[in-house]
Amino acid sequence: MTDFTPTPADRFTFGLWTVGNTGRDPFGEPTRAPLSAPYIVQKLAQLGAYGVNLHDNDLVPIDASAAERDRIVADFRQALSDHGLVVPMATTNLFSDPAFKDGAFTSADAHVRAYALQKTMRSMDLGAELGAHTYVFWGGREGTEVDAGGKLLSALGWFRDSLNFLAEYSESQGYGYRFALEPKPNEPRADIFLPTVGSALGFIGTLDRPELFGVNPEFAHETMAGLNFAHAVAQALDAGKLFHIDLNDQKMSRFDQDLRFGSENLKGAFTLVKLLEDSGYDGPLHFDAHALRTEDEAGVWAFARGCMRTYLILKEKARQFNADPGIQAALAEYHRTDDELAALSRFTPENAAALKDRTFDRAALGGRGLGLEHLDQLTNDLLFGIR
Ligand code: GLT
Ligand code: MN
Ligand code: MN
Repeated sequence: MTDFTPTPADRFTFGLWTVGNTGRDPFGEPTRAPLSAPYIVQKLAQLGAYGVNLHDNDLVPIDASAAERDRIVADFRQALSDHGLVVPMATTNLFSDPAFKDGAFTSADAHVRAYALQKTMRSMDLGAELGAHTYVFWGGREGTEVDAGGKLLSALGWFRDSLNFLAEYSESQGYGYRFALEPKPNEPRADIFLPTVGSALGFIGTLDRPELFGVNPEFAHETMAGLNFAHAVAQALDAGKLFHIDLNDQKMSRFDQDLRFGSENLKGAFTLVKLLEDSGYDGPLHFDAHALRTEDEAGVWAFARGCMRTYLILKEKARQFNADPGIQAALAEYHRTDDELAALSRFTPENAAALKDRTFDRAALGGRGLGLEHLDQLTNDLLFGIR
């Protein structure tokens, strides 16, 4: 029995922007003081995290001189090596600066698009210097309010050209990045391009180097769209495209809440953890969430501990689920198999003919109870801790 205390072997990561969130929202000023990057590294290491991820400007202010940049990066690298944390993922802030108010790679202004490429290349240099192998593209401002602007088709073309350029840049520098597109349906734009995991997967197939691109699905983002996150993750896994994952929680169809993992939809969180663990996903488990605005610094670390603890408890629940004889019996009942029909369902002209001639008892198929009420209650009992 474990006490659910994480270790680096659990591969938990946080963004500098997550535990560093100061509680600012569109209606209110910060409620917490900023924390320095080296201090965040120290605290996360003490809590048992594996790594820390960042946007370029989480670490280096956008207007820093070259000398300031080098000093800040050196201090950060020192903290990483002092505390044994790694940087598995890096990304670019292409949403805060007013230059990106109408998008970065999909701005209708060629100057903005070119600046976005420049900023991203520099940020990729920084990520590579810190050892990152995954590079995330969250297109926060890549969208519209006014579709009369007429850029729907061109925007996708500009986006594609930019991603193709940046993949070539990575390869030419020998960075070996794998790129992960992070979909979101809206906020901060009224509509964001590539709004769901399915959209991103479809788009990847149109890129020059699709093998370098996958997705970074976020629990909150699919849930905002009214979708089932585990279904989206399953599709990404099925496509071999789950390059990274953003774990958090969210009440359906509301603004992006980035709640502590498992705090709102426990069963959805369980389904997700079981899916990730059963699938053998071995990438980082990144919490893209932040403490509530009501919290002080102690609340921030309680939040971070809670994210990891909930994941580990649900991982143990998934193990119990797979080992529980009653649950396994219910599953066996539900998954009716038939070797003869399985063989017949592999296409040959003979099998097709035989299948067409076969008689099925349609009424019996429709009348068969599947036992899902029973299975679901067993699952609840397991999660309640009484099995
Ligand atoms: C921003 C956003 C997240 C993205 C981050 C990566 S930044 O906080 O809300 O979902 O993952 O750019
Ligand atoms: Mn979010
Ligand atoms: Mn995210």
